[in-house]
Amino acid sequence: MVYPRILQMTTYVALLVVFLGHISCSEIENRSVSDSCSTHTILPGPKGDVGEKGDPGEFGKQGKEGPMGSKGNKSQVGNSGDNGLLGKIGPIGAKGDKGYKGTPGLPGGKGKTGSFCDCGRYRKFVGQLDNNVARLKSSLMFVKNVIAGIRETDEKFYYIVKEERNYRDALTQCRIRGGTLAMPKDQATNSLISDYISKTGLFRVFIGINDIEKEKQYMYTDNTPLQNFSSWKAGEPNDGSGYEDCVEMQSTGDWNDVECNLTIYFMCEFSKKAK
Ligand SMILES: [Ca+2]
Ligand SMILES: [Ca+2]
Repeated sequence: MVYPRILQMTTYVALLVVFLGHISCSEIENRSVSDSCSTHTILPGPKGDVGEKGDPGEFGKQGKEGPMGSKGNKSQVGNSGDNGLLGKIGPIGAKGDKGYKGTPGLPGGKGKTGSFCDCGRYRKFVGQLDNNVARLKSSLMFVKNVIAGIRETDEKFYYIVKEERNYRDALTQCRIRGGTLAMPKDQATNSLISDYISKTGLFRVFIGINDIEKEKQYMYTDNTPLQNFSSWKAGEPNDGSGYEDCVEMQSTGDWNDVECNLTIYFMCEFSKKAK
């Protein structure tokens, strides 16, 4: 049965309280009679009334600096700024690719009626020009050959100087002009020179051959000996006076040894090659 058991436990509790109260009073016999020990009841009294509200406390100390807050949210887009200054002109860019071929243009208007091309006249005119040029060339050749007195081969010019000089002076005069006394080294050149002499109306001129250094050993003025060609007149060279060490060419093309002190006209030659 539950009920008798609860009653039994209550009885035990009451007896324990009385016993505890008796021990307590025996320990505090020296207290006044008005103390709680005037009764054996030690149960707490009723709860008091609510006290008055306390005065406000003083301001607390300043707290420590808190940790850095987290990054805030992105704000709204700001207003547009003012226009910037005009920038510098940039460098010239690379040449662009060639564009596509344009569309054909509109056909041009019809031309006026042409006249008949008298091409024959132009051809005739051009032909006359050619003839005139040829005549001019011929005239120049005439001037050179007749008036200026110059003959030429592929390699050299020849020029008769109509001044009477001995051999050494004649050679000097040719060299002053950039040449030397004429040196016929083949029949063609010899013929050209002799023809030049005869056409000029002369009989003889000095040419660049002598045996001054060694008798009977004839040399050209360029210090080369006579080789495979000579055009000695019959009986020459005879060294007739014993001092005939220089050579003249006669209008016939024949050579003759004469004295070097003889003063006659002379013929120079000039190379066409630049020195
Ligand atoms: Ca001689
Ligand atoms: Ca002679």
